[in-house]
Amino acid sequence: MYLRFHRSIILALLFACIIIWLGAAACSVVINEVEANPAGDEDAFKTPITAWFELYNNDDKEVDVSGWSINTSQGRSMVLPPGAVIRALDYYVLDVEAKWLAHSGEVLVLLNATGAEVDRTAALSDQEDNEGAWTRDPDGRDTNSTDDWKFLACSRGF
Ligand SMILES: [Ca+2]
Ligand SMILES: [Ca+2]
Ligand SMILES: [Ca+2]
Repeated sequence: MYLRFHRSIILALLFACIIIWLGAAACSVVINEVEANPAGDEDAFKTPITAWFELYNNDDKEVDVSGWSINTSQGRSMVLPPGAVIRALDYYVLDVEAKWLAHSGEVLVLLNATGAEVDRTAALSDQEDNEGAWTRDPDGRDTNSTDDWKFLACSRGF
């Protein structure tokens, strides 16, 4: 009797561990593409140039990223707005002011709503002033290596 009870406790703990592990593994949103230097002169008068970055959800279910934040290597920070939800295997683009992202050596860090780091980019430099942007290739690739990143024709939102 006691042995059977003991065994069921162990099974319950094992089950709980698997659930926790699955929960942790589900945290799979990455910073997928960064356009720090859009075509055009950011300092020119009356040119509405915006920089942007794209998130990608590697998971097979949607992730609520409202209240998550993005920090830059220059100490800038923004909080993702209420209602920001990324569907499974989908993209989410955020526009920022021209020059909000550094053209040289920019590192973006994604934090979840509790402030824990979820992802960070390689150090990205873009002096090209064109439609090229740094992207994970293929989308969502994250081996914590600079090799995850390629400078390609921008694919905003896809
Ligand atoms: Ca560019
Ligand atoms: Ca530019
Ligand atoms: Ca893209």
